Amino acid sequence: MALDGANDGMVQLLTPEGQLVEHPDFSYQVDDAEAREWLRQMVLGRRFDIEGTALQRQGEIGLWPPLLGQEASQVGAAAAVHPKDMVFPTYREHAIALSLGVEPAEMLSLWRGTRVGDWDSEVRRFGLYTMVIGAQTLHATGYAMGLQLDGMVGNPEPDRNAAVLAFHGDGASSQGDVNEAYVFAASYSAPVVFFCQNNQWAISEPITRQSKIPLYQRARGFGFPGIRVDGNDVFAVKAVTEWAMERARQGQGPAFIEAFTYRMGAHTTSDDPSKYRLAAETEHWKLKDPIERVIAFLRRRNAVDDGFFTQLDQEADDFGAAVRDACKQLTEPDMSEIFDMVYAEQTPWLNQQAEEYASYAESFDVESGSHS
Ligand SMILES: Cc1ncc(C[n+]2csc(CCOP(=O)(O)OP(=O)(O)O)c2C)c(N)n1
Ligand SMILES: [Mg+2]
Repeated sequence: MALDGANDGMVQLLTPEGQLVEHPDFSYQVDDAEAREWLRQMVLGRRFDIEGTALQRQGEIGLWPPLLGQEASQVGAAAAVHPKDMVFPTYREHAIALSLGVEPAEMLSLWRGTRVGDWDSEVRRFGLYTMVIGAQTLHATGYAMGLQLDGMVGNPEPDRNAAVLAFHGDGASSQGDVNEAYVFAASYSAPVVFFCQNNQWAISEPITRQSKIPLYQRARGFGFPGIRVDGNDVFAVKAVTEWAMERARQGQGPAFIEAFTYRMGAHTTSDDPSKYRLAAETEHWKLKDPIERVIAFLRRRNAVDDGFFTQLDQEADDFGAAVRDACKQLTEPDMSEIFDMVYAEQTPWLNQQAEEYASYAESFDVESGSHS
């Protein structure tokens, strides 16, 4: 498939009205059961996100970065991840986390401050969240080079191969780390797919200030294909990500996906987007809602009935209640534990710090809370 930076079209397979459209390079082989499952994952992802924002407002967690509007980018991308692949997220990929089996409590503990990242990345195939913008793209590229060294790329048996899916934002594309990752990935033909969720904003900076050309066109300058996909179209995101991951697994090197989407909510719960963007813009994007178009598609095909939606609403309500319960059950950690989690093996230097901390803690009168 001859796709590169010269390809100007945005790949879309499902219109906002829920109609399938033809594309010369990509297609969605309609499978109603699969479409229903992706709809379910998007609905649960959105519900998780709404609960996260509410939990922050109630003081149960310290911060939450909403994914509202980006459900199709995330669920579509997750659907293209195979068991041996590895995903490196930023800090907003909650729907992918759920799709890959991360438990809500494991995710919420980070934002409640009771743990620093609680899921097993090797088991989930999903790295820990990275708050340092773009740093994970270097980790991802290094991991991809490791897959090459381990002989897990380009084997004739597809099951032996693996690739890496590295997420970053539009704003992160201005970061040095990210550009260095692109260079390394290209130079070593590393099996890594850079998945940029262009949600149009980097906190209050619009994409128009970050880049003078469409982001996907930059990839060509680094020496690998770039492609723009409708990030609110779960079918197109799945098809494009599948293509990019498969060519990486086969040893054809990196690719860049620009998922064109929109951050419907605030950057985080500490942000107020009404200070820097017009309501009309958000209203415009509401018409491109990723969930509504799949509902329209399934309804049009008579592939769902009212019972399906009643059941899905109930599942989302039950899930929401479970998320709230799980969060409230996360208890304060024992501070002494933090010294056990720095390295795989303890060092004399850490032991010394742990002892100093223990004697400092003992100097408090725990009953009255006063210092002796
Ligand atoms: C190295 C670094 N610089 C700055 C920040 C502060 N910061 C946090 S999020 C953000 C914007 C990121 O925007 P984008 O990459 O578009 O991702 P989005 O939040 O839109 O998903 C910035 C500048 C940071 N966390 N790390
Ligand atoms: Mg952004």
